[in-house]
Amino acid sequence: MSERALLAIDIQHDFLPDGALPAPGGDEVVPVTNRLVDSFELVVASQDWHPPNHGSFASNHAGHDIGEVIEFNGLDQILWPDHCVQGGEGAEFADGLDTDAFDHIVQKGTNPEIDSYSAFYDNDHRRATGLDDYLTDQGVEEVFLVGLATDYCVKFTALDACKLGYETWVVVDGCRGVENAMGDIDGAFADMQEAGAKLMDSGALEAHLFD
Ligand code: VGL
Ligand code: ZN
Repeated sequence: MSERALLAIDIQHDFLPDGALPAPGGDEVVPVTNRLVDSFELVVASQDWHPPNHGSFASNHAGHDIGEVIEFNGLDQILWPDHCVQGGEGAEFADGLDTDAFDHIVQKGTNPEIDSYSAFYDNDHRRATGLDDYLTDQGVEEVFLVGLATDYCVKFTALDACKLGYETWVVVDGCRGVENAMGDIDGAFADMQEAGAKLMDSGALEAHLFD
């Protein structure tokens, strides 16, 4: 039984600086993650995994542009560039990421009718991805998050983890954000803290784990 898990959120080509939906500096989370995986018995990765007709893509809404917010199936939806299309190069994990260390992979955003920023649930909490069940089965009570993007998938995964009762840590130097609007990344860290997540740098985390 493992009580701690590292959650590596969406460290995929399309969120890297030369990807379709870049988080500036996103490539810098790769070495941080690779260093941390050795300190965890359980490592879970999530993958944004959209079908080509996904409703979050501006290209699927004639007359609408990237960055616009529309109402889609009753929810506000930011329209994104096509990204992380199932089986495509953009959906692959970042080059050099130690994917051999992954014990479990959760794919999300597979339903074309709804987006899924959190690795636990889709955006309306209509459907669970199975991550909570998996972690519970493994005896996990404490999760440590790294990945992309701070202001979307890392944030909403952390908020759900807190709500689900996990002790939740966000490894600040292991995350990068999209920052569509200035202040989004700082705002995301503040929202996560307010929900009960704790922030830590990877160096301090390694010291803490080997205490
Ligand atoms: C993400 C926007 C759209 C993320 C995924 O992984 O943070 N952001 N899809
Ligand atoms: Zn997406």
